[in-house]
Amino acid sequence: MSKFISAGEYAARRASLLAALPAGAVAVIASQPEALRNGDDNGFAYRASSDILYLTGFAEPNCMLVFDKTVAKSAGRLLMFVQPSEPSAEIWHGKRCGIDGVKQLFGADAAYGTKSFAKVLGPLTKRARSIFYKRGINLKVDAIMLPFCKNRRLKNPLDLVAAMRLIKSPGELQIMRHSGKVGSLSHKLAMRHCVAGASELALRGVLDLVNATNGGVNSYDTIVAAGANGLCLHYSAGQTILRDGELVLIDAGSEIEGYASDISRTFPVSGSFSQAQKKIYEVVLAGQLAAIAAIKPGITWNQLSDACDAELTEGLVRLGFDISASGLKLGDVMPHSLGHWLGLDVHDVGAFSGKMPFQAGMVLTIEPGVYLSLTDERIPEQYRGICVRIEDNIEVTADGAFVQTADAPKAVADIEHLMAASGVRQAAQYSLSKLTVPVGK
Ligand SMILES: [Mn+2]
Repeated sequence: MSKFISAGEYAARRASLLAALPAGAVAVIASQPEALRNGDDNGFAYRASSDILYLTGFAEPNCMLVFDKTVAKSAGRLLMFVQPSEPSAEIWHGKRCGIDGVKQLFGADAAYGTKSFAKVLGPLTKRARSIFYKRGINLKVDAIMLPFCKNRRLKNPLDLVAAMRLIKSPGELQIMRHSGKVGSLSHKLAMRHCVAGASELALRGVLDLVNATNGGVNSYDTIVAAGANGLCLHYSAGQTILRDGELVLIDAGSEIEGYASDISRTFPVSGSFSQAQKKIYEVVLAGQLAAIAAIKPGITWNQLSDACDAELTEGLVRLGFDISASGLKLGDVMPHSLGHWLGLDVHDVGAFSGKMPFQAGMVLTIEPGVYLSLTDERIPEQYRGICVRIEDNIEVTADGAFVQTADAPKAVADIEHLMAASGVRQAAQYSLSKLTVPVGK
């Protein structure tokens, strides 16, 4: 159960979805299946489907929500199909909420065991005038649903939920600010513990520790990229050893009550930027700050990208880059977009278009990056191999913007000051490099 979202708010969300469905409709939302990591019984930790979390707060696997508007003159009702209580399974996997539990705690008007799904949905889909179901999420549920839906045009219920999820409520913003704070703290601690000789994975451990001690988990696979490893945008932390003179790029976030933060920071392993690193870093930061400064209701993604691109282009040209029709394109050094929506999914749902005006309650990332190839001769030599990304999470407010991740330092002076002042980094007795066992020894 959420500490921030009341039972009444969940009920209001379900009422909105039911109101958006036409009379006579039935909408089915299935949880994604549990996934095996390897072997036949070693699974990944289960993370509930975001749409089910949004509509109920219910986090167990093997759940189907059915919104039934087939009953004349009724606003509609929610049927939940869940794993029933079963001591022999619960001894391994923990207590289940059960059929009565979801009626009491999660707002189901009626509840059944998952095994009853086909029996209940057969007649329900038959009398439904329209069916909202997204195929491909759970193949076992597809196998039951698709024969019921033969010759009928399926509509996507998740589009309706996505439109709701795009604008965050005060409760959701409260959780996201918290998730931004925990994520920021993890980056700050990584800076404090960063020492040459440690591996990328050791630094990931620092981020994990902050999450674990604050009730969070990683909101996605943590990126810790030493030096030119940052050229791979979704590089996963590995065995590479952090070296003095290089930068390290960390892209990592916390997930609290399902809500993600998504933060990138880039800093020097030694605690001091080289002249070349600092020059590229300052260009990226200027681009990021220009975009953030422009955020307010009514602004569009295209306008923010233009503001950032202008700074990046001007800054790189000043450093001697040939950004021109015959030389480098900005896209050659920044091959991704400026940002994305953020929420229950790290790349959150909701209509995404360059021209759509922002509204208060939207939450997004602003994350310009510059990634300079080791081998591209169009790049001035002293800058090759430098990779910088700076990413913050921003909510659109009634009259501007609020940065949820401001606790993670990003000004050059602030990073250098934090790293210089760190007692942990100074302490010869304790450092991650001493805890890191080099490969082959
Ligand atoms: Mn991101």
